[in-house]
Amino acid sequence: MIELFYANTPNGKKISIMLEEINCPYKITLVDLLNGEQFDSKFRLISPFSKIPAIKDHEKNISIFESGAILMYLAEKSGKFYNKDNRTLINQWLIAQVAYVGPLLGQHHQFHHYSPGKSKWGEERYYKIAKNIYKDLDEHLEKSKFLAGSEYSIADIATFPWIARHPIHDIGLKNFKNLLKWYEIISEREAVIKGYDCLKKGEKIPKI
Ligand SMILES: N[C@@H](CCC(=O)N[C@@H](CS)C(=O)NCC(=O)O)C(=O)O
Repeated sequence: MIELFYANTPNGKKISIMLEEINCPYKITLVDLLNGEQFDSKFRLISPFSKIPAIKDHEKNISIFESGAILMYLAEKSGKFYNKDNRTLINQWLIAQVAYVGPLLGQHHQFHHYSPGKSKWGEERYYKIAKNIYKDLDEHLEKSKFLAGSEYSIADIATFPWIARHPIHDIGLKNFKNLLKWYEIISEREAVIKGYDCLKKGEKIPKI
């Protein structure tokens, strides 16, 4: 049994989607970020930067923080979505997501969606970066069905929930046809639909 310390954010959804994809039994422990539960001293023992997601593998008595590390752990545990012969490429796209795509789109969420009007500089800077991320992913996906080649991998699982915030990005996903095709293919996967709605509240993956 895996315990997933979760809040309903793209980083949280990466792990619920992965757990569904590998058909692994899990239970969700909600961490209320708005009420500061991430700073609870007990939670900080497993997540020292006070961030979700984190997991506890009760069978092995270990805990892991950082979404990329969790995805690698679950992929190794299940033998899925992390093809040994393609790990260098998968690692590259996975790390690009955790170090660049996620954090920078996250800044775009803050300046453009959650706090518009606070900083014109911030809004313009992160809008431009977000648009470049769409463009660069789109260019790459013209040559490659999935991010790390022809097979769906943990790099796609990490990136998908961020692109699923496209309605608040205002970049126009429909204009990036390769990225859109990738998004639509992944959106149709049964495990992705289930993992996206892991709180069972009827949450749907945003369409175009
Ligand atoms: N690099 C981390 C980022 C995790 C992260 O930023 N989590 C956010 C929610 S999406 C969080 O817990 N924020 C709480 C806070 O900053 O106080 C990962 O990929 O797991």
